[in-house]
Amino acid sequence: MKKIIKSSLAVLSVLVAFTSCNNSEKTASKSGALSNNIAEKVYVAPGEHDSHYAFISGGYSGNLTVYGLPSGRMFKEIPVFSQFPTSGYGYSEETKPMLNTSHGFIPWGDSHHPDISQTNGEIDGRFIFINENNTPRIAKIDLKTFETTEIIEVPNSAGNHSSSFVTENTEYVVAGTRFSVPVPQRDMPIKDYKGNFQGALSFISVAPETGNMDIKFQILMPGFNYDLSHPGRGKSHGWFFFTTYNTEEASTLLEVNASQNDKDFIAAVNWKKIEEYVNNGGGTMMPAEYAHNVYDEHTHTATSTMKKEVRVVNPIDVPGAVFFLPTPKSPHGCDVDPSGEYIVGNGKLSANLTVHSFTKMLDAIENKKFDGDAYGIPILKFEDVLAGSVEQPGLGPLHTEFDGQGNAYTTFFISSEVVKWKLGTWEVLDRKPTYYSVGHLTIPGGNSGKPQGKYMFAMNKITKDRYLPTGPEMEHSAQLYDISGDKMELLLDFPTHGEPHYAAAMEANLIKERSQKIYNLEENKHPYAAFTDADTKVVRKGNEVHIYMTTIRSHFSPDNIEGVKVGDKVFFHVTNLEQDFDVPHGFAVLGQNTSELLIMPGQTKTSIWEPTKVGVWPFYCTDFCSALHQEMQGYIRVSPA
Ligand code: CUK
Ligand code: CUA
Repeated sequence: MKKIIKSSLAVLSVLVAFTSCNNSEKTASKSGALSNNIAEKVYVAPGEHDSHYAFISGGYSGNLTVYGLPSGRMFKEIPVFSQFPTSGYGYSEETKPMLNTSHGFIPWGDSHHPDISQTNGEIDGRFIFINENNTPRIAKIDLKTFETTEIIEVPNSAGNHSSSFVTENTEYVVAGTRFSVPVPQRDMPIKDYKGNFQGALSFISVAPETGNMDIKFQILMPGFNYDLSHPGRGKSHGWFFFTTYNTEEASTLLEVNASQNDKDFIAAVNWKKIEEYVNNGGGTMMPAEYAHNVYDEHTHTATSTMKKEVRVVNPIDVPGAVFFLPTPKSPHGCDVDPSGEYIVGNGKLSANLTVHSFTKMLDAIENKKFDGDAYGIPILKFEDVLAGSVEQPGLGPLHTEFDGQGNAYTTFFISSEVVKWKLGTWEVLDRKPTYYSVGHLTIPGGNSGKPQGKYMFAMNKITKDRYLPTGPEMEHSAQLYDISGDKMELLLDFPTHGEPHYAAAMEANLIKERSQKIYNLEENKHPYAAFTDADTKVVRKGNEVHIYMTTIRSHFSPDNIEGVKVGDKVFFHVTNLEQDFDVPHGFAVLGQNTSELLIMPGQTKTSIWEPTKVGVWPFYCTDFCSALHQEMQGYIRVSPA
């Protein structure tokens, strides 16, 4: 058995090498996508708007980037888990608390999967959630302001990969652990992993109006790796599905260890049942430290609270709530079709694609047709839950999305292609190469009950020769396809920033309507705001100097500051008095070792400067704001201590 696995892996690696160089030769001179009207299909004339937003994960940049489709133009990088000097996010006093964790202040993150909030199974464009993989956290971005407004840490989790996917009314944003770990964390031999480590699946409730997040409960599962997840919808609303690998519970994942089992599992979780159990007082409160950081839109300031306990649920205490569906060969992606009937498991090392049937799953559960259990969790029989399989579709399946027309689109990392196939008949309808080695793909709304299936884009791990060379490091590459016809048509390559694991996309109108233009100055409740030049002042408290500043085209007030000494801690609280759309001012002082600020109209932002040298030091506006931008300057005098 082990031998067979080893040799099939060898075949796969040969194929990787083969497809990669084969593709690069083929495409060095031509695009592979040639019809005369392609340029028109992606051309957005100057001054016109794209029809869709795409929110693409920034991977190890820790951020989220905003693109337009079909043009592939990048509009914005939204700082989420990483400090961002461009706007002072994570540097300004107001935003630093956003990056607090139980491990201290962490200035970066690794973001993977954005998901847009939904109402009745349709994406509603209110919020977007994204996970941080390394120090487990979930962030919420308000699509009114395109700002990160909340981050919650996920305790008992490690490698927050199976996240952040929302249920069909955004009741929950769900986070599953990739690594199982000792729960609670403690000093123990790593070799004693099996039977001792556990995997936490976290259900984070989202308040209907405010969107405020709170960890409602965590399910403590057997010590597998929980890779990806997907909510049920429609008929399967109330369930959540998680792929697992390493069901061998090996502490080292050298291939032979992790691939011993012919089948791993998809864990099916009836969260409604567990919610009811918890609402009736079920589960236990367990000590756990985790940060909850909330940004207030009126004070423009974040506060960080350290939580002390979390509710945990042992799945065997809730009979009928959790089941295992055997799924071949280390399934990675786990995707549910728009009707909620089909659960697609993409076995990374499998020669076919396994599709489970929700209806058959319910039947098997009702008839108690189990094939043993794992730690008390019933295992269903593979044949009893199988809806069908797509045979020989490609190599290395990772992720699947749907167009709402009964078709599914799956990415194949090793054979570097997207394959379109039909739900129900399981026949392959079309395949198109990607350049190269595709990970996720996104169809606008493709993660909801109502996909907006005109476009699909593939996010590729390897870029090679697609763009002008930029040294050994190239940005990753996305490729846009028109999927409105029978055959997919490659329209456009565009570079992405960081590693674009996954993206969420939708038609632009809903977001455009809600997008806020300015912060109303009257609603600014920042404690250090100054609303007129008369409010500006310099206030000393011990060695702290608080400067209440205003900025408006084209001056700072005050602009000559004296009375500061070496060793002081100087707080510049800068309020931008502008009430015109898109007129920020910047602020920076020579030798400043924190960051510049970028203050949007109506906002107050604070930066700290601890001068180390006597002198008269200039400050200025860093954002070109008017013909008199170069006049926006001032001096601060630093005297001996
Ligand atoms: S992914 Cu995170 S390793 Cu397939 Cu969602 Cu890229
Ligand atoms: Cu204000 Cu430049």
